[in-house]
Amino acid sequence: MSTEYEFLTEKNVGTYIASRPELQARIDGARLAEVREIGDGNLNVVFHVTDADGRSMILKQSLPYVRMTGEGWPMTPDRARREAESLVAHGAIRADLVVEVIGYDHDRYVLALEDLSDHRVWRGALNDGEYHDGVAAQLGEYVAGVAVGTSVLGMDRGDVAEAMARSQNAELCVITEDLVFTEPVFDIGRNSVLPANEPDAAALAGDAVFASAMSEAKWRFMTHAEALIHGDLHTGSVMVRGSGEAGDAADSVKVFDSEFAFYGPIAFDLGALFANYAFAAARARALGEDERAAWALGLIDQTWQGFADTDLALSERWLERDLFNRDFAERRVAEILREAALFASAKMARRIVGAAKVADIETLDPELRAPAARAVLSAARALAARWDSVAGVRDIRDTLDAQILG
Ligand code: SR1
Ligand code: MG
Repeated sequence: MSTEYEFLTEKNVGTYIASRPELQARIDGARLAEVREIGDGNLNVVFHVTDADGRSMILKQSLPYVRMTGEGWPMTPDRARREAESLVAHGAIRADLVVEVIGYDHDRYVLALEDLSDHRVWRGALNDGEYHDGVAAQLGEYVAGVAVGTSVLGMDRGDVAEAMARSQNAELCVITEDLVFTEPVFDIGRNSVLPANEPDAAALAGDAVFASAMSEAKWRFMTHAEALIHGDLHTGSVMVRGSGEAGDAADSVKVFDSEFAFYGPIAFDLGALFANYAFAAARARALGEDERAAWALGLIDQTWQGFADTDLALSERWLERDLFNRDFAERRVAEILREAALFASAKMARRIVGAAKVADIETLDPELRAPAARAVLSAARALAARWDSVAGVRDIRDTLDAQILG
């Protein structure tokens, strides 16, 4: 794979579009009115492009390194293909919940996507105090669709084997294995916390129960090839549209940014969502918005219910024609919940002590940030201590309520 390819710039993007018929059919590269670089993620460059007729699209290009750190951290640009292919696979299952892929360029690692400028990133909306009812439940449905639709539950056995081979994503999985599971316990120099949180980070790193849980989580992440998971399903990987007022449902929800996709444990996506709801709750609590903090933790129940109901309903079709019966399906769902608690613990800890953080906590003033970070770390440790005995979503809620709502 070549790492010598031309990067998109505000200047050359028009010529690039004009050279790609599938893009030129949707926007006129020769008559661009506006080009803006809007990337705010850790890895890629992203352009928002509008032509003279007001037609627009998003072009996302992978660089051969991690944008967050620069050329010192090389990274395969082929990650853009994993994103393109997983978005297409997920869109085939739930087109209503996944951003549309307009095209993918294998030579320059450019992914063209529908413009969702009338949406906003859910994390930003949450941080601004918006609600967007129904998003959490729909994300649970999306995860269930993927759990069944890309696994042996919903696909031909041979097709699953081929999909697994195509979706190997070792380099990005290693990022997750290092940043999410290993480094919260063993700092290799990338971790950081506020001085006030240094004792909390040290307590986390010295917690043998947490370390043991992280070894279990990492093993499962590396070996449980269940379905083509999103792989980075935080609230920054979801766009929402709607008034955002309390009581108003979002009128559109779109998942994007799935470059970490691979055949992995489906609970990893659920755990990521649960952890991000915990960040939203810790932020609200820090700001003295206790009712909102409780609401944010309630999103866990909504995502879980959306997942469990849909997963069991989708599995019904498959139960009829195979050995696996309803008892098995229910046992599987119960195990996914336990595992989601385990992964949520990892995800909570990594965003507080690890290299890649979240705006929910980082944009708080330091005197509010330190206690919020401490509460999230306490919640991570409490979940790590009991994930294996979680018997219902209530157990997860009780644990997080106690640590975050106080
Ligand atoms: C170097 S990439 C850091 C993080 O950004 C992505 O959103 C993933 O969560 C990854 O761990
Ligand atoms: Mg991302």
